[in-house]
Amino acid sequence: MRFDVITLFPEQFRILSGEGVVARALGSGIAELHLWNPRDFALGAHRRVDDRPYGGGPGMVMLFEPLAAAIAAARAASPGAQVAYLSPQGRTLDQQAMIDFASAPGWILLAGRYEGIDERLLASCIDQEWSIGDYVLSGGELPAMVVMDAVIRLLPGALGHERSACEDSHMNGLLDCPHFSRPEQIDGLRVPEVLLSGDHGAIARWRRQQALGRTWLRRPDLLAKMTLDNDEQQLLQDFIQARQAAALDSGEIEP
Ligand code: 4HQ
Repeated sequence: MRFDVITLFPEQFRILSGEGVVARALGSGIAELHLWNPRDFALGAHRRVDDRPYGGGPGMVMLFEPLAAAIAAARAASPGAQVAYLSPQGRTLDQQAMIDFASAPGWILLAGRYEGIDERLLASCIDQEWSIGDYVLSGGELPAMVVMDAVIRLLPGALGHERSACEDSHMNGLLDCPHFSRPEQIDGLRVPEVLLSGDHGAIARWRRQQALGRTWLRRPDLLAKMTLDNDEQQLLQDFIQARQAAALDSGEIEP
């Protein structure tokens, strides 16, 4: 998968080549990163990439021309790629969006600065607008890196162990189950007995039940979007019952 990023701060992306899953994917050719600086496409001795907003007000706006030229150059270098602008006005990203991103031939990610880009770019050069969440950052570089990280780890060969990408939180619409490693006991807190049993069927059922139960407790909005089969409904009922029994037992609620 080829990523082309348009940014005034290409140096920031060096962090991706340092260490970890993304760095290895870039190093092995599973993913490619090409950086384009709009300043290199700015005309005139001053190489202006921003100017004051019409109508007045604080901050600067990224100029149409240098960005349009940078996008055109990236499009020519990456046939079939989609152009995505990262901004709080975009649709909020989720795991399904990242899965969809992973099946495109390439992405041109526009990382904006200042108050954002000239609105006319959205009409003429940009295919999609995406947000990483409802908060305001100082630039689109981190959002572009968030997209790259989430997409690259889905690419075949990126994780080394192919099962784990599909077992992650959100891959099945649910939160992840709890994880434990050695030692068996820490400050009186024991690893759940079933995980020590060696019974792989029971372990898989327990994990499924924990994922369902935690999603029910913490993210009922996710559960509402799913249809549970009979088995899963039973697992969740048992989780809820066990929780109520434990609350009664501890005197937390009245009988
Ligand atoms: N910004 N999700 C403003 C974001 C953002 C977000 C990027 C700040 C674009 C112009 N991007 N610039 N949240 O806050 O994607």
